[in-house]
Parts: sequence; structure tokens; C-alpha cells
Amino acid sequence: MTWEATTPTLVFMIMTTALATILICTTPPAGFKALFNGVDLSGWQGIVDDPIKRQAMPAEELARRQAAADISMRQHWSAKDGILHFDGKGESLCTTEDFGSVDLWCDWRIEKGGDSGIYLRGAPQVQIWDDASGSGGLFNNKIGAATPLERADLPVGEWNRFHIIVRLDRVTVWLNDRLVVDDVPLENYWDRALPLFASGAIELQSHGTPLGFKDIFVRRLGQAQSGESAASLKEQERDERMEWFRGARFGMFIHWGLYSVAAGEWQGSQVGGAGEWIMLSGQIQPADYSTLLSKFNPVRFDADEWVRLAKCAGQQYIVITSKHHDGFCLWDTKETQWSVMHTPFARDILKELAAACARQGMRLCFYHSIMDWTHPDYLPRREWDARPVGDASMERYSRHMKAQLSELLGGGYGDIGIAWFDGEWEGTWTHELGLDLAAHVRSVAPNIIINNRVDKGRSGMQGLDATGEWAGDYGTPEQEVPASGIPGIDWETCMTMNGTWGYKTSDTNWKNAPALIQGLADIASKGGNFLLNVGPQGDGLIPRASVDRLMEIGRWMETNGESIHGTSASPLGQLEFGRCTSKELPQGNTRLYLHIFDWPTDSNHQLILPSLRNEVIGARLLGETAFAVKVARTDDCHGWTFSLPEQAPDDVDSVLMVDIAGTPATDSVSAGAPTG
Ligand code: FHN
Repeated sequence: MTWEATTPTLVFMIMTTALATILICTTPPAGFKALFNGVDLSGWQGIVDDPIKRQAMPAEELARRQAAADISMRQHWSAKDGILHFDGKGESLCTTEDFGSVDLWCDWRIEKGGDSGIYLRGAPQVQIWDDASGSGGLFNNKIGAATPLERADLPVGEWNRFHIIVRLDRVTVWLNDRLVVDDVPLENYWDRALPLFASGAIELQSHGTPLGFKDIFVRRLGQAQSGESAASLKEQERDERMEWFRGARFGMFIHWGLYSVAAGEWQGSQVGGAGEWIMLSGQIQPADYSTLLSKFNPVRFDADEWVRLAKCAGQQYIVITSKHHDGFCLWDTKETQWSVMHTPFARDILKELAAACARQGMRLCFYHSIMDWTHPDYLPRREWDARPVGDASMERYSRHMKAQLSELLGGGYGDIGIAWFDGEWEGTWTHELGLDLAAHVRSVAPNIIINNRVDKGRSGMQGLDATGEWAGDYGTPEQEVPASGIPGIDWETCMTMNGTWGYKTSDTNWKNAPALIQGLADIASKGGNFLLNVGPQGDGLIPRASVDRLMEIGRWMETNGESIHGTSASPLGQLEFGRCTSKELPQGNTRLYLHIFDWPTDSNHQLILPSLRNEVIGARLLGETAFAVKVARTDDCHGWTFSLPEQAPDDVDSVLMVDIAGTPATDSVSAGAPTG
């Protein structure tokens, strides 16, 4: 039978080719744009001379020469199957758009003897070549480093990946995930008396050899104001990535793994300590602990159910243990068989959770333990671990960890909000390894937030050594709330609902919902986030006691969530009746949320703020629209009184919303003396 290509078939073939073409060009990570669309040369132009000469050229000459350069470009540069090809015979090409400080990703491939470079802001260059010294160096530098820190090129003909960050004139380059240039000024090749141009085209340099480029993605970084320091740009970028975190204020921590099956018991006996530490507390040999693999089959696991519960509670992000200290992996990792894929369950739990988060608009984050009690390369071994140390190597372990983090954060599980490290306290993990790991994570997921436990910055359970020399974006107090927050630093208190992070049947010492609600208000009033933990059971269900508390918190959040989400720390001093959170209002005014834990018991049910100079624009109770709050100045005119109804809208935390003119001005005395 001959197969006639009828019109409908032709249309189908054309559409399929078009779709295939579009699909070839991988989509850029969130926040990035593709400089090359994979199908043509739009956004690119031929090169005319150098930036200084172009600047001095009369407009009509520049236009004439640009037209000729574009013709030449189209003769020697072409787009096919998502690859930008150069035949080695023409000139360089560059972006039609200028760029300043950028985060740039670019895959490139050369042939034997190949030679090229990436010009930044029109200045050469990040070197590409087939040379023993390796690619990635700032070849034309005369003062700063010109050669790469190490040779990281893949064999000629294979695709290499550059990740280049340019802030002001300083350049950092990773080649195939390895740091080859570390924060070095790129010099102005065209006039060495001048600093690097503030902006300019990104150029792919012709040097007489065939080239291939693909997946060229760029993200503009905080715009350098004239004379702005690199440090202030870094701060701008950090502010950009911390924005969602500061608004969220409340997240769900999930500790789940093989230990959830053990549930605090081993060979019929209760084991002390937290559920997720049973291997250590019980001094269980890895070989014996691995018998749990065959028992891990959480058939009642429902990712959508977990996400729905978090949302109901008002939690706006989830941090789940991709791998805890026992090394067991909850995803389909290619790096080890010590994973969920080698249990009866054999499903990629993190993939299912990522899909549920995407469906329900929940931000997903991964907790990843640096310490690993089972990986053969991790050191030190537990003193009771009978396995021979052999040639265990932390350097090799660090590479293994980076490879797993590339699997988790590289896009396969969506845009991950936080790389939440832990287990950083042992002597084998160093500040240098922490900086290197943070750089790797940043190179794989440029917008991700990294907590301070990637490095050695956590001074005990308080959360953060505020000296600022440590890697990581925020501090992580654990099971405690810093008395007055951590001024000038983002922080998040993580806390269990009972006494254990991982499920443990015998731990029934549950905090009640009122304490958790007031704890949430307390933490937000100090400018922090609350990461509240659940430890799912071995069957995949979240314990009833946790669900009840989250539902109770959710009922409170339904009425009062605006007094938590998007708020900042209290501008008032110590308040006897409760706490305060705040928000900026338009025209420079301020909204205060007074969290009243102790309802006024005097006959007038008066709440007093003794120290607030601002005019009160309005006041009302959340969840109590019928009652009109009467507002009056205190006798000394330093503060305000609020007449409230006899019955508090909420027994745990009633919120009085008070709008004031301007930014809060208070006396130095502590505000909020009790009434009556
Ligand atoms: O050892 C872990 C513990 O199991 C849990 O994961 C907590 C949560 O932050 N972190 C470590 C103790 O600081």
C-alpha cells in the first residue's frame, strides 16, 4: 500500500516539525530569558569593530557596516536543531541587546584545536579552547587572574556548560559545575585605563574554528547604580530571592524516611532519642538497619493530601527531607541504590510531592543532610560502626552530594525554594567545603535560598553567627525563638509538635494548638518564619495529633492569616497583652496587628497602648465586624486606649488591626501596660 501524503497529513507533518523545533529549545530556568531561541538568529547581530570605535562611528557609517556584518553573520552562523552553529569562516556575533550585571548560562562545544571566547559587555573574554590550561579563564586579563583555577573541560566534541556571574566588573565562572574563576575583575581590553564598560553586548567570538552553542540563558542581576559596590548588588540579589520567604512566614517541615517505619522501636524495644535518630541511638549497624528497606511501603501516602493539609493550616512552603542523616533517599537518585526506588514502594516520592505542590501552588523545598551515617565515603564513622573505613574520602563524598543536589535542584523537581542543609556540625565538614557547596547549589539553581547550615555559621541552637562571614541566606534557630529575633538577619525557627522530628509512637508529648498559634504570632512579631514539623507514619499518613493541630491553626489563620503572611516585626516594645506584627500601607502609613492573648478584664474591656505617638486612622477586630472599636488618647497623650467587646473573638489570639498615620513613633518605655 502506497502511503499518499494528503493535505491533512502534510499539515500534521508541518505542525509536528514546528512543535518538535519548539520543544528542542529547552525553556530557561525561572527568571531567565533565552538569548538563543533554538530556531533562528533573532536577537543576534554581526560584529562591527570594537565598542570604542563603534561609539565614535558616524551613525550612517555604523548602519552601513552593521548591515554588511549581519549579511556575513547569516552566511557563517546558523541555527539547527536547537544548536547555534559557526562554520569557522566568518566573524563573531553578539546580542542586539546590551547587558550589565548578569547571571549567564551557556553550553558550548568545540572541535579539536577549537578556539573561541565569550565577551562580556563587549570585552574579551571568558576563554574557550582546546588547551591543556583549560577553558573559563579571563584570558586577556593583565593584572587579575587570567587562567582557570582548574581544568574542567570535557573531552573535545562534548557539550560543556558555563555558568558566569558578572556583578559590576567582577566575574565568577563555573565550568561543568566546577569553580574556575572566583570573583575576579574583568579588565577593559579595549582601553586598560578604563574600568570594564557598565554594560554592553554579549559576544560569541569567532577564532577560525567551527563552534556550537546552545541553551544560552541570561538573568539581569540587581542593576548597578554608578559607584555601587559589589556587596550592595549581592544584597539586592539576596533581597530579591528572600522576598517570598519573608512574605510566607509559616511553613511545614516534613521528616519522613525508613526511621518512620521503625517509629522509635528496634527489635521489639523502645529506643531513646528522636525517631529519626534511631540508627544512632540504637547503634544499629548499617547492614541491620537496611532490613527496613523491605518494610517501606507507605501505601497510604497521598502527596495532594499532604499539600492540602499544609495549605489549610496557612503554611506557604514545605521543606521535606530528601535525605536525612541515615542517607536514605526519597527520590529516584542515580547516585545510590539506598533509596525509595529499592523498596516495595518504588515510587519517586519527591516527584509526586513536587507535582502536588505545582498543582496547588505550594512552594517545595528540600532538607538535605550533609552528615551521612551510611555512605561509604562519609567520615567520621560512628565509633560502633563495624564497617571498614577503607579508602573513604570526604572529597569523593562531597562530589557525590553535589551530584545528588544537581538531581534535586537542577529543574527535575521544579523550582525548589530552599536548599535546607543540616548535619553540618562534624569536624570533617569545613567552612571551605560549605562555601564550595553553596557555590555549587547557586550554580545549579541561581534563585534558590540556602540556609546557614550549608556552612559552619550556626552557633548552636540559637541559629546564626551574625558575623556575616558564613555562606547561607538566613539563620535557623531550632526548638527555640530568639528573645528579640536576630536583628538585621532573616531567620526561621524550626520546631516539632511533640518531642521528635521523625515519627515515634511513644512520643505523645504534644504541644497544644493554642501554644502553636501564639508561637506563630510570637515568631512573626520578631520578624521570623515558623517551620512547624510533621513526622508522617510508616504507612504514609500524617499522625492524627498533627492533623488536628494543623486544622486548628488553619481555623485561626482563616480569620487572622493577614496578621501573619506578609508582615514584618513589631515596631513596638514589649507588650504585656500579647504581640504585634506590622505591614506598610500606601502613603507611608502603617498597619499594626495587635495579637491579644490576654483579653482585657476591666469593666470597659479597655486595651491600652501607652506609647504610640502616631494618629490612629482606624481600628477593628479581625473576625468581629459588628463591633465598633472606640479609640481615645491616653490622658498623657503618649498612647491610645481601645474599648473592646466583652467577649474576645478568639480565645487564643484575638487580633486588633490598627491603622496609624506614618511610621510608628513610640517612647523608649515599653508599651502595653495591662489594664485594670
Ligand atoms: O539532627 C537533626 C534532627 O534530626 C532534625 O533534622 C533537626 C531539624 O532541624 N536538625 C538536626 C538537629 O539540629
